Amino acid sequence: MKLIIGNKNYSSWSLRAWLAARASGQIFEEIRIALFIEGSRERILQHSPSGKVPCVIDHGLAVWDSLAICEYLAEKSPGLWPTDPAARAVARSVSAEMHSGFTDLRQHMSMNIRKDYAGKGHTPAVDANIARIEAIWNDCRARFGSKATPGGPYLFGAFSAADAMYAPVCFRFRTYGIQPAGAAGEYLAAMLAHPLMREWETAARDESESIPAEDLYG
Ligand SMILES: N[C@@H](CCC(=O)N[C@@H](CS)C(=O)NCC(=O)O)C(=O)O
Repeated sequence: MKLIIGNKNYSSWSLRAWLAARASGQIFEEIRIALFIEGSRERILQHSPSGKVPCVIDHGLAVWDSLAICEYLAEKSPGLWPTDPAARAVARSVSAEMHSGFTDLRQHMSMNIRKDYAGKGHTPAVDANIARIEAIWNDCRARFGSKATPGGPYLFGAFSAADAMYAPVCFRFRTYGIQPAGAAGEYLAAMLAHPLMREWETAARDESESIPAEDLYG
């Protein structure tokens, strides 16, 4: 299996698929394509019919779009979604909500692991996105996380595809200096300390490319 991703500093959708792939335990070859430079689009299109990353290629089968990749990986490694049906349904709901929403946060607080943009990017709509994310984290931890088997500090106890979907928000919250109180804050700290998040962060810091249009605040 191959996983095609973009720059680790910037590509939030790539991070989601990469975390799900690593958490699934599947062996895969990682192909990183630096985005928005000459030839990027052609290189991506050699693998991904949408012209976007992430994309998985499994024995010639292309699976693209982060949530579809999570579902594909979960069919091979069922532990990627919570085992309890109610928890699994809510995990899919919050993942779909992330996949289809939070456009103001994405626009004004794009993922940029190497930067410190504390205090930047706030608008009323961004703050509403942040409040909704904190509510989701608090709700998942209270209803499912603390009671789950197997347990753990993540949204549904053990690390799941839902955590992969919210992982870029965790890096964004750190970059933009957002510090949730209570269970949401504890969840954020656990995510930032996760070994796979740290591995991705180290690789992001080691990248040499920058994308000026994504360095929103200098
Ligand atoms: N809905 C897609 C979004 C994929 C996406 O927008 N990927 C960006 C990188 S984060 C991309 O490939 N950009 C390159 C381009 O548009 O040329 C998903 O969930 O995977």
